[in-house]
Amino acid sequence: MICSPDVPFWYLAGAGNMGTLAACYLRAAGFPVALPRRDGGPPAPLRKTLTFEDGRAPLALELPAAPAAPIRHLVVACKTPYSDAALADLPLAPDVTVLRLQNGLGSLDGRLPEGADLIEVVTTSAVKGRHPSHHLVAENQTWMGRARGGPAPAWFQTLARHWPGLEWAEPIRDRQWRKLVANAVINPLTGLYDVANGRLLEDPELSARARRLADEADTLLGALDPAWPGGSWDQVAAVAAATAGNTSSMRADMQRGAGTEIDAINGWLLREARRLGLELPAHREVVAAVRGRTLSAP
Ligand code: KPL
Repeated sequence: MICSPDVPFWYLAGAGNMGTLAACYLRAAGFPVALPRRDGGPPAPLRKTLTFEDGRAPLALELPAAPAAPIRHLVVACKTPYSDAALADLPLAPDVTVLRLQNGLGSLDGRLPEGADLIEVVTTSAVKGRHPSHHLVAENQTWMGRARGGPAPAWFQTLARHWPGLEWAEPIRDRQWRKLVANAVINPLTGLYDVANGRLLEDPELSARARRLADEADTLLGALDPAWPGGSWDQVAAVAAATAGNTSSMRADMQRGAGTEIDAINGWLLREARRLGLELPAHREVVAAVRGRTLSAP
């Protein structure tokens, strides 16, 4: 297998829906992709299929388990509560490139070498399913950008030719903040009320709660950057309308009794608010409610 800065060897941490999508397109671009083999881990490759809504032929993916020599290129696509476990004992090179395909912000802070090149991935695509069958429900735009800013690496152009809707974003921050607010409003409310995303626009109580969360997020983001344009409620409402029939990822996690991404989503907003001495009562309430799986009447 050819390996050069233009043909990187990618390891994948988190072979769920988003990890499978990334692995399929990295492989389509001609890059090797493997799972880091841990002591005692299964040597057999993981086999998966990705199917499409638009009639494209399904993609078959075989992910070998390769010994993790110093890892120079890593995709982190596990759910945020499992980041520590996914990175535990991985021999990361001091200048490892990491593609972070996760909801929320800050989930890898303090977990990567100082010299790591963290590339944030923001996608509006949706993949559903469970190992080994994954289905691309909606293929929309995906942006990648360096957390510290900067131009696209050499391999990016090759990948963008094989990943529909993929663009480089410099800076990536505003796209991350937009996605963060959509997740901070839609995910906890749909999880707590156990409803599809579109219900947020139909139920007056839910709409009022959603608006309050969006407005509080704008207050914080405006305090972090006075140039933040606000208008989050309109953006969130557009996402809820476009995904009206969907089960949000947090609702799905709560239905399965799995860990949620609340700490990386609303928790990030609360941590930033505390740093600035701001109060976000609606976010504090949903964080407590998701952790305790309850929500009292407004
Ligand atoms: O990203 C999502 C999620 O469920 O995590 C949204 C945008 C809310 C779509 O369901």
